Amino acid sequence: FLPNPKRVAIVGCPFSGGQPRPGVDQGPIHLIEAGLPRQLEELGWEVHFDGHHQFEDISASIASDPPIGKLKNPRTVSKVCEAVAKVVGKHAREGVLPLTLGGDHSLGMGTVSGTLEQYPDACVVWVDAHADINTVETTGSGNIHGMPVAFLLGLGSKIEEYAWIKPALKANRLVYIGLRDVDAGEKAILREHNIKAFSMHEVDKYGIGKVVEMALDHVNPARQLPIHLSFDVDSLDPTVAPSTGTPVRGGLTFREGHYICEAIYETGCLVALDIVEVNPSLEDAASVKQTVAIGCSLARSALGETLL
Ligand code: EXY
Ligand code: MN
Ligand code: MN
Ligand code: MN
Repeated sequence: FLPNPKRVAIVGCPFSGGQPRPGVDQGPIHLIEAGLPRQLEELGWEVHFDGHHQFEDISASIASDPPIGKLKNPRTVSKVCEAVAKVVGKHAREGVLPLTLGGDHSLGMGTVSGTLEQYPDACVVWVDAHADINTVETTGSGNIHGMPVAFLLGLGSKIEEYAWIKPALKANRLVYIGLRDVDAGEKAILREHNIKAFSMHEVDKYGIGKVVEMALDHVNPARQLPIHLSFDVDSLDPTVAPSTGTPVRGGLTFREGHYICEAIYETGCLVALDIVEVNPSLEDAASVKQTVAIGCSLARSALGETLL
């Protein structure tokens, strides 16, 4: 499925409306300024980047966007994700691999929707400390970055503003790696829908090599289906990627995170990649630099950088 010639389109999404901490909208700007486009060119990719996505006036939109039930900034998040779905879908259709740079993980409902439009049988590998599967009913925070997977699966009661999402993702085409902070309501959903998840407990028990193999055996047994990799940097341990909005200790090591990306590239099935939740306004300058550098190196690993 990898495009030949190797063409990647960077979709920079300076958006933070799915969660309360300012600064995550600056993530994509830092990743680009750190030289990601040139780094990918050096790996042999033709890189398309025509500036960060310009959403309609987000602050104006948020100012007139009262909660729907518990959901915060619901109309703004929906509009932004619908626009992202269109852009990602268009790149995929044209045979260019979309690399979305967040921004918060609510964007995942846009990116995965865009991928599924072009590749209806794609599977999703969601690498995260969190399951991001709260529904309108189960969310405690109302922060939509904790909910995109529920929208993609069509779980929970429907809201009109999100009617554009065709819940095309099947529970058996989704797998998680890295979980360690999952709400009680989310655990019930994972059980009820038999969703495969490899938490940090399984990473410790089996090692990352076996975990990625088992994860792919579950969603992509013959390694013939397209893969969308949605990588939340908070899956990494906070000592490795400190500048992120919802850090949870006990996460993936530097190598475990990169191994996941390398192994998915090796399948040849990668069709879309998200790197999200880099927040350059959190922690000190050295932490920001480290987190941004890791965002870039994860993207390089997923696009074929090898150690030898
Ligand atoms: N489960 C919590 C919530 O729903 O608010 C925390 C979610 C954090 C989500 C981050 C992006 O991965
Ligand atoms: Mn373009
Ligand atoms: Mn997430
Ligand atoms: Mn997370």
